[in-house]
Amino acid sequence: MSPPTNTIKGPGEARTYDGTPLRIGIVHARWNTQIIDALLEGTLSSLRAAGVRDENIVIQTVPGSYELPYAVQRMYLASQTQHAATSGGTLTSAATDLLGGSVTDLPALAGGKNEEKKEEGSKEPFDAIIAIGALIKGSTMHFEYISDSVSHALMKVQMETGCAVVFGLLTLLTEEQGLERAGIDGKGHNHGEDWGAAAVELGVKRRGWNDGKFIE
Ligand code: DLZ
Repeated sequence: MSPPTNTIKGPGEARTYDGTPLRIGIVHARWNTQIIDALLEGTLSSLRAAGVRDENIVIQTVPGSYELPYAVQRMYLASQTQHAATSGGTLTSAATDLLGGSVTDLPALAGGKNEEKKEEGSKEPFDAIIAIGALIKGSTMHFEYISDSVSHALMKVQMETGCAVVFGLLTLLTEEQGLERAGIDGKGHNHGEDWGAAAVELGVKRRGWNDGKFIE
């Protein structure tokens, strides 16, 4: 469902950017699965709508939202390691597949028969990483501490790594708010769609900024 257009609140007129060349990471918490699954679906559908290829989307999960900042930081470093390993010039693509952990063609590597090869994804550092979690307020101070520390840490990790980090953390006072923000049961709007679009926009702009260009 699209965001409401009859209020002054919201992201404004939708903008479209070409996500075809981008490599995007997603890390999501497993707490509050119903909400998370819907948000992930919304995120993926907007990434695909912008042209991001499935093989260039890497999805990782962590137990809860508290683990998101650490995972974002480590995922970005892992993508840099993959890039360094594949751009060094001395490694064959078969060997780099091993380093990248995405081997789909082991028989061929071992000199066996050619088997159908899965489309190989990019090994560039991520253009953006989307961190998705849903914190629901309970009866202790847990919610406040995690919301605060995770928000600050996600900002910190993007400023320190230079990788765009999309804030997909819902800080919910009630379960009902979560259903609305994940677009479940026809309620509200799936915020995952906005997060996918934000990742593509930031990824495209980041590439421009890296080349000294200002893309609007
Ligand atoms: C422990 C906990 C609680 C009570 N609530 C949530 C929640 O609503 N959403 C969420 O993503 N995670 C929750 N967690 C788990 C913590 O984020 C974390 O995974 C654990 O404290 C282990 O570090």
